[in-house]
Amino acid sequence: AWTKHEFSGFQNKEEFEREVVRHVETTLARSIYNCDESAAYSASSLAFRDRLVQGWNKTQQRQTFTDSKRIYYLSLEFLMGRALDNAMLNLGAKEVAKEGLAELGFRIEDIVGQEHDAALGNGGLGRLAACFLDSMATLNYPAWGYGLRYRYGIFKQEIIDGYQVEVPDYWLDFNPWEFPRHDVTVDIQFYGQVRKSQDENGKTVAIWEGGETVTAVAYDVPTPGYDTPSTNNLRLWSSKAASGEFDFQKFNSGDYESSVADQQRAETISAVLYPNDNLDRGKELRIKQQYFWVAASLYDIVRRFKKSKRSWNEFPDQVAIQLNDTHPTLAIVELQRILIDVEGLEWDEAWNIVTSTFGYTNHTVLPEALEKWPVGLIQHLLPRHLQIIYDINLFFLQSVEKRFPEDRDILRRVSIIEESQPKMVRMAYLAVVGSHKVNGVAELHSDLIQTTIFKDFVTIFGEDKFTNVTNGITPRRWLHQANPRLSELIASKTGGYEFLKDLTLLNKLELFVDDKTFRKEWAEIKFANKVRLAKYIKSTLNVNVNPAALFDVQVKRIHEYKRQQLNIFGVIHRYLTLKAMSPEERKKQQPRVSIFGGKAAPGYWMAKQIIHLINNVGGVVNQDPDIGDLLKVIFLEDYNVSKAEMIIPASDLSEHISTAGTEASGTSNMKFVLNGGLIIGTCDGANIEITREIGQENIFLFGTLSEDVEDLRHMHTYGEHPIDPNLAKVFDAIQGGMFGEPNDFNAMISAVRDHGDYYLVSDDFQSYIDTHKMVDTEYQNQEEWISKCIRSVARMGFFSSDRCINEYAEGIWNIEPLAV
Ligand code: DL6
Repeated sequence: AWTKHEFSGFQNKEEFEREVVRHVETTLARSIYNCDESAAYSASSLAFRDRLVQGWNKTQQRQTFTDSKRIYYLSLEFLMGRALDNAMLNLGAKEVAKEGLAELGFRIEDIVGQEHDAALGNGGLGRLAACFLDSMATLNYPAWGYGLRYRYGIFKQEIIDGYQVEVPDYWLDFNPWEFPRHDVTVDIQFYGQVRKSQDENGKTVAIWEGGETVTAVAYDVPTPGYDTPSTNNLRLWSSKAASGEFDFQKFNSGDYESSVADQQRAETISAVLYPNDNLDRGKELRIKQQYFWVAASLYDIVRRFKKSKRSWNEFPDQVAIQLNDTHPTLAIVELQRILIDVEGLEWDEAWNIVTSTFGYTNHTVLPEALEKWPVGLIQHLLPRHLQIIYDINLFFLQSVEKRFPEDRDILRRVSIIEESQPKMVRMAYLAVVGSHKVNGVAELHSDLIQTTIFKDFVTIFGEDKFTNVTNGITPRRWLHQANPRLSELIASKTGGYEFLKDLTLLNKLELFVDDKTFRKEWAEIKFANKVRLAKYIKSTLNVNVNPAALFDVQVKRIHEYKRQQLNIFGVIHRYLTLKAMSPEERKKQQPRVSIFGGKAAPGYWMAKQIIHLINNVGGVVNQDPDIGDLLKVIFLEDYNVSKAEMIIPASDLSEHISTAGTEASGTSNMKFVLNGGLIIGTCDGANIEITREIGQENIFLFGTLSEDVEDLRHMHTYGEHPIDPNLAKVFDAIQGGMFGEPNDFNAMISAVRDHGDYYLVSDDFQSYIDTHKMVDTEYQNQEEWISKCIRSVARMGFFSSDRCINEYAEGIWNIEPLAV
């Protein structure tokens, strides 16, 4: 049995200090008198890691001993952020660590701040996977994450002369949170050819041979739950040359360079995270990464299952595998290959096992993000897999043909192979056909996938196969860790920190909405968070922002569909309006700070131009003596998880303004509201459910509805498309050179004015600026504003990732938590 102490870190500060000193002196081989902040971070992390390992070992033993069904979450991205703060809080030992570090002469914030973010993801999809790991451990589900151990995570963004410049993120110099498992390796085959042969029973079998082999090495990252001994495992694979050595013959003959070539080529597979968010570039290395990772993971999963000596038809009772988007779809094919080629099962039996095992989560309907791979590329790289894909498709199409003989076009529409030039494998279709459940990530999105990209599949498989699990966020990181004072205030009114495990308890806050003292404390916390951000802005950008101004924040990946261009055009409109006012009139206006942050994919030129425009506007507005504190425009460099933890608690208003029907869910919208900020947003993604939960009087909605988007686009293409007059003035200002070289922004303007305005920037412009006017007016009544914030937080219980994970566990994975 567990004692609380066994998983709660340290009994007292002395015990923690002893451990830190021990690690400084032994593991780091330094004198305690020569211990700087970096060493104190390393030693503190190692001290906590030792504690995590104890819980982790026991969790793994318990899972093996009880032989319970496990969920394996396959995600090409895990955007974990920092681990030390999270470990301290989840183990309930942050106070002890704070006091211990103080005695050693350090401030805990400085030590936590030493850690390099683990940034193995692009944005929402990767961060969702990280929240899910936290929830699965907290809820005691037997769960493993599987991903890739990229040597370079998402690039670091520098802004030079207003432009984004990418700098590599080499993050593995010292990473105390991972355990290399040099004994856990899998050899992964690529290329080669397939021949037919007969086994001893005369059955025809396929033999895949030749080609090259790359070795996958496991690195394990313990992921602790909150207030529980459960510590699950995230296994990340790293690639190395199969021999592990360079070619000695070449080396000895003086060919130094090519002697290491094989090794380098193998290591390239896990070298770098592709920096595209909602954009598929179809590079060969990317599909190599995908197969390398799913093949290693499946080998591991099958090896573990086989130890139980159960029969194959019990596989889906023991194993659930969730595909986080289509990136791991080859796992479907790989499991079928293992079952028929290696284990000798018949096709139908194997296919039954496969489809009962997998679930697929779709995260986008954007056509440019839907993965397709050329048939020729897969043929070359994975010849046996292509045969299996063709067979899956054949059997699927035969069944469709039988059921829908009248529909002559349906086979073309649903075929996994697109009959284009070149032929392509449609990964989303393969994922749908090979899974027993398909889910979207917010209600609107789940409806949309059923009526658009997967419409025919709903007809074929029936509605029950398609479901919705609205995304969520972990309140441990996104409230308790990011906003400790607010978390403490909430705890004081809701009966302690239980709300961190049952977020619906936030509803108790409704009782305090009219409590003046409570509201005052609430406002003080928000203000303190804004002061902290203002200091950060001053120290990094040397711009003074007034913390009493309304902080209006849009931080997320830069993408035309997310419409940062709408925001910056709105800011320019505000600037022009202020400039046209008399000084007396200006005095009556609500001061604002417009804050942007986010990375553009390195090859996404338009997104980079948007960043450039934002910076140029800031350069003009922030210097304008007529404007002063009334408007400041800030672009925060290198937005990442740890910066989000500082920025989100400081926002009064955040922007979630995607063209309706394009943002599958969004999760930062949930984080902002949970931290006591209001949002301005379109009727898109999870904004709709947030509105339903918190009440439409507490959110600023505007813009076109998703059902009207297609008609408008059609009109833009075939009918009249006059530009909104206020937006036209903004364009005139840009083209008149007010914000630097006008030609730089021609393409951005043309996209709206001359090329069909696909993202409906002009259509939504007037309602956007009108809604901002309402925001200004409402913000003036601070008492009412704060009441809205408190009410909203009180109603956010639904958006915990714990709720999501319970829905997946019950509706898709059919697994139970393990008693601890
Ligand atoms: O589901 C997580 C997250 C959603 O909140 C975002 O709305 C959505 O854009 C994002 N989707 C992707 C898809 N990328 N790919 N491939 O990142 O998922």
